[in-house]
Amino acid sequence: MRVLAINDISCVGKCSLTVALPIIAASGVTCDILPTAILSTHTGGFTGYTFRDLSEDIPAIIAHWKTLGLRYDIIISGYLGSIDQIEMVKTVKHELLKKDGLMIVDPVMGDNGKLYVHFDQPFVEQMKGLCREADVIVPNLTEACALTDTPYADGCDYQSLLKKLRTLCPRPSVTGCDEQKDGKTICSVYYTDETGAIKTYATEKIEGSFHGAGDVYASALVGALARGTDTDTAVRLAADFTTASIRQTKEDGTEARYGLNSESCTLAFLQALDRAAKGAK
Ligand code: PXL
Repeated sequence: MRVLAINDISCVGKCSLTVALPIIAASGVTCDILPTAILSTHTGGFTGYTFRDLSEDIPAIIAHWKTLGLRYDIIISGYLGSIDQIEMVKTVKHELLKKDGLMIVDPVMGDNGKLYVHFDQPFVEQMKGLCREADVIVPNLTEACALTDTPYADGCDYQSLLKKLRTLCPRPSVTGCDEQKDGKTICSVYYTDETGAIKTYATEKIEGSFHGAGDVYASALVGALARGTDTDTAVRLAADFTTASIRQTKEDGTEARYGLNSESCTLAFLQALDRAAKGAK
């Protein structure tokens, strides 16, 4: 099983590739990386960061990989620095994803009702096009609203949100919905191919906003799907791991902009994944 993670390297702040590579690789599959940019920190909550766009290198990297005959079972894309890079991801998909491979898009664009710096409406429009090429998309609520032209304030009518997202991609999974169910907070709302129904998964609500939570969730979801679990199991494992990581970060009292302290929660995630993956065989 060979996975390709396309994302930036934010050297400090625990998001993008510094989260995706360790989590996906620890899940027990090969994880190659295609860096889109190198930043001294991510852009959420820091000022004065460096940002080197790597777009120029990407065509030559792909050309080299083609000479090696590389093909991927799963490609996951995350933070993309420009509209050009959206087009490049489409090319990577067409040239390097196996015929029956899985394209997963994390349409990283914003959080808490706002687009991140460097993103605007033309980028959102192009991102809709990339989502149309995906089998699975994992937007947070802000990104789901942007992709469906839904005002953020109305966002948590997740039934209609998911229906709209499904016009872009067959298996959307939205994180960060805030609705209550059985005393817990719904953190994931998703469609699964297995039943075609809208499903929800709820965990304990932890107050606060934690940078990098979407990256931990997406990476764990990819790890679980790569190990052959079904969508329900992958969502449950990814959501539980993310929630445990958020709880740990809150307990540690580290600044939210430095990302989730998921390291000490990884073993429990991997053990649960191993049990689930063995059951899936
Ligand atoms: O976690 C999402 C993300 C990834 N990469 C960069 C970011 C952000 C969010 O702010 O700035 C560079």
